[in-house]
Amino acid sequence: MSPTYNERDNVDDFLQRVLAAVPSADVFIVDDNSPDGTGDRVREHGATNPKVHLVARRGPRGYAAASREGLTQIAAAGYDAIVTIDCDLSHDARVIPTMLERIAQGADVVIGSRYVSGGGVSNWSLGRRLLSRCGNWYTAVMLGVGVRDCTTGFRAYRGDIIRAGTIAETTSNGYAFLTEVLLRLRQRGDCRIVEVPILYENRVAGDSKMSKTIISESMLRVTGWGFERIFRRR
Ligand SMILES: Nc1nc2c(ncn2[C@@H]2O[C@H](COP(=O)(O)OP(=O)(O)OP(=O)(O)O)[C@@H](O)[C@H]2O)c(=O)[nH]1
Ligand SMILES: [Mg+2]
Repeated sequence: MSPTYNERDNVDDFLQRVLAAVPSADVFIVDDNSPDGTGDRVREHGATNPKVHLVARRGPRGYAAASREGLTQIAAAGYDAIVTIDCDLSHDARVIPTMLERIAQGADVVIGSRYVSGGGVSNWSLGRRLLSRCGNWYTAVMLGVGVRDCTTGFRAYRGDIIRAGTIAETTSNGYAFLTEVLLRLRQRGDCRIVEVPILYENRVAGDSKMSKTIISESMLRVTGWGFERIFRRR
């Protein structure tokens, strides 16, 4: 599953790469009525390839809202595992089979991680590297979820974990959603989360939707959840 907003210049290559990596998979694009026509392009693919599906959202757009709705709706169809992956070609689809293998071996969530041995980022400015590193360090200290990369959107989830409802109950708007999911799953206490290394490539086409508002929400929420955790322990 990939949430999309204005990814028309990436979606053809994206679908080709994902279908080459996992030919038996169904691919769902959860599009927020992108003005650049991403949804129309996906519909065109779907007309000739029954593996390609469009979930067309209306209503307020957002990475979190699209992910929540997409994951909930797709899991309800009964899939054993669902992979979330960005459409901007930053995530290497060739890692998907390894992720699915780890789910088959018993993991509930597999994180495509930049910050475990063998993982990394390419073409990122120093500022962006620092932001991601510091954000993950702060999240680790405040929340103690035991995951090195809490903010990566490249993940595999066991279908049952989504059907259990924890993800549908999250309330974040932006990428804070990714951290909130891990926090809520950890609070369940019985969730096996593992990390596999990925090499993150900076997007070439299209624009980033990362914004100051999204970064602030993330930091504020992590701080809030961290204090909740500290006071609850006392
Ligand atoms: N449906 C939906 N998808 C979104 C929205 N915002 C971002 N996305 C998608 O979420 C994925 C990640 O968004 P990006 O803008 O690449 O964010 P990022 O990867 O943190 O930022 P960069 O590293 O700069 O690319 C991409 O597939 C986007 O198209 C949104 O509001 N709605
Ligand atoms: Mg991106």
